[in-house]
Amino acid sequence: MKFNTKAIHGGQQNIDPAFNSVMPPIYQTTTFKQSTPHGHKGYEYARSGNPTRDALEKSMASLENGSFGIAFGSGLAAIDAVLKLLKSGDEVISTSDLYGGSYRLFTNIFQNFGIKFHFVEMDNVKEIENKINAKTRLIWVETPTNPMMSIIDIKAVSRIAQKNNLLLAVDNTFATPYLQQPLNLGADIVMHSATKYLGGHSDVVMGSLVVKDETLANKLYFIQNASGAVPGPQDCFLVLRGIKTLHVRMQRHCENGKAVAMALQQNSKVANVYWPGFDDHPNHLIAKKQMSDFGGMVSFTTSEGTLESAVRVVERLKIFTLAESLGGVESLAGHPASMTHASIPKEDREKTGVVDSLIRLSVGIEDIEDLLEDLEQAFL
Ligand code: P1T
Repeated sequence: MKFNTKAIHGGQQNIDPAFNSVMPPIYQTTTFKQSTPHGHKGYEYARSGNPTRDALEKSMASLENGSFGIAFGSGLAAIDAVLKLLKSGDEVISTSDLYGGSYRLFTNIFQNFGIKFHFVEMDNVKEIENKINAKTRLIWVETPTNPMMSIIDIKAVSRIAQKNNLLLAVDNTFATPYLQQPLNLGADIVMHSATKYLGGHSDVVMGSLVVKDETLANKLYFIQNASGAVPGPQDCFLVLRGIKTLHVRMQRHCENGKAVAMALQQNSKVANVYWPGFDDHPNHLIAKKQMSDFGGMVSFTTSEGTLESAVRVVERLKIFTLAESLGGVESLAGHPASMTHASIPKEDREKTGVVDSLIRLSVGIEDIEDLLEDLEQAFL
């Protein structure tokens, strides 16, 4: 099955044996009747499993070309589950530019449990090898990175992970499986904030993991049930519905993202534009190799280079909504330094490029003329 067909039908065979409904029923129940202890039809208690969640997990696994999908109540809950594979004393190597909430989870929660994190610029994969020691267990890659749009060579990192017997997890939130499939490039775990492009309509918070290996899947299912950060059936239904149009939405996100990036590059009030589709983007060749297009996320700095100039622009936007999050049908603008990445110390975030004059756009699927006009007027 090819990707667009998978988005609609992947893992959706026989989802409603009772009535053959085309979409899975929303099983709004916490528990399932048993005829004798453990005499049930596959489901006992809704934290452990629910047919609507199952349908979504199978769809996610199919999209990422994996074997097992594991859904969580948020993207961060999915990351939390991956880290719970580790124990005190273990070490993790992570991309230095990454979602502020992931950084906060690593440094403010898991560091307190004795796990050590090294943040490195992975565009140079040698930097990873320098940090590997006997305690290293996991490499955490976000690509494209949030918000600087660096691209990490997943295949090259996976060679290092395999050589050193480390787990490789890739946060595929920005690219989506439509543009990039990390498991095919050697990753062990692919993670999503399904809140973003998978859901696609800014109406649900959810996370997911997909893996190929059954032993690893069983460990993650155990954590999903034992820690209990599961999504509800209504939310699973919404994400499944979102996934069915992922491919058509992503096409338009990519087209509009490109047009916005090009227009910003021509704008004299803009200093730098970060979008991996530019020939002179430092990781453009890797992006071309591992992604089928460049996505709908674009970041830029104002030429004035001040906090005030960035705030002025985001406040003046009319169609782009100033808001956290990304990946929905509507265009959003964010100010990473004070919003999504505020939990990263100023000195650390500025090292990765998250300066006060940086603005991040999640380019939606509206008419491009309206989006370009909106950006133009915001700079006047
Ligand atoms: O918000 P949640 O569903 O828990 O997902 C966390 C997360 C994980 N990984 C990446 C790359 C993300 O961008 C996010 C969430 N990001 C935002 C809310 C944001 O505006 O960047």
